[in-house]
Amino acid sequence: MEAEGIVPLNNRIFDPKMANHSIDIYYYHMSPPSRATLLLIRALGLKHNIKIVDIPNKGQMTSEFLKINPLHTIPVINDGEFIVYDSHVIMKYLVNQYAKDDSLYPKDPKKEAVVDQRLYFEASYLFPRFIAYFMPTLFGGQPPNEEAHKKLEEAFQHMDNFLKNQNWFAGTNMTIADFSLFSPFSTVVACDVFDFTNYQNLWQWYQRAKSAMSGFGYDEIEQEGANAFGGYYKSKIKDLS
Ligand SMILES: N[C@@H](CCC(=O)N[C@@H](CS)C(=O)NCC(=O)O)C(=O)O
Repeated sequence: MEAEGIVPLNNRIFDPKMANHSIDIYYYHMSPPSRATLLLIRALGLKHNIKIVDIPNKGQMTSEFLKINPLHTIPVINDGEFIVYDSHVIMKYLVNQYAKDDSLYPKDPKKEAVVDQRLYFEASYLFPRFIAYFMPTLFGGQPPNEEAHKKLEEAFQHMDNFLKNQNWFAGTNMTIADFSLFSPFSTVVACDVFDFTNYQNLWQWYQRAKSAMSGFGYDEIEQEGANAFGGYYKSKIKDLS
């Protein structure tokens, strides 16, 4: 097992598959799944180009982008004309295709199922609750909703339980489940609207993950984007008062 917080670069930098091309990632800094994907790309040491999609100005609705992803969401990657969308699917693909081993997404069926469970938890439970709480205030000028706050906090309770007796979401080492859950969580932290005192497993994981991600661009990717989101949210709250 790796020492706590120390996660080696998991790459095959000299893999001939990467020799002649870079991966395009369609990205916006305030988007948690975009940041999770970019952090993973950095952790894998993959050559990449960042293509900004200006979500607040509806950049995802242009005919050019809709040809790439008819579902008009980011992140999307284009890996030598192979286009993948949905951050969870992208992360699985990148590890399967380029990682030097399967530690970030295990091939053992039981271990893989645990990682998938956490990924689907992010996709179908945490992120929809995140959207339901923050979006009406950010884009609809509505005050924060108490019921939505409670629903999002239920997700944190589950996350805290997942981390009972283990350092990472799927066991003893970091996996793509940690990348996926890290970006929405750090965004929530930047908004300053929840108290995590009662979720110590979760809070300690967050500190551990920050330290591990510092080697993959934590400051300029995750902290910058989460703070931008948090600042925007706080400005909307101020407008309401
Ligand atoms: N499950 C998707 C969620 C992607 C998503 O909803 N992205 C947002 C930005 S955080 C987006 O592109 N929204 C624009 C839209 O839906 O039109 C993933 O993980 O990639």
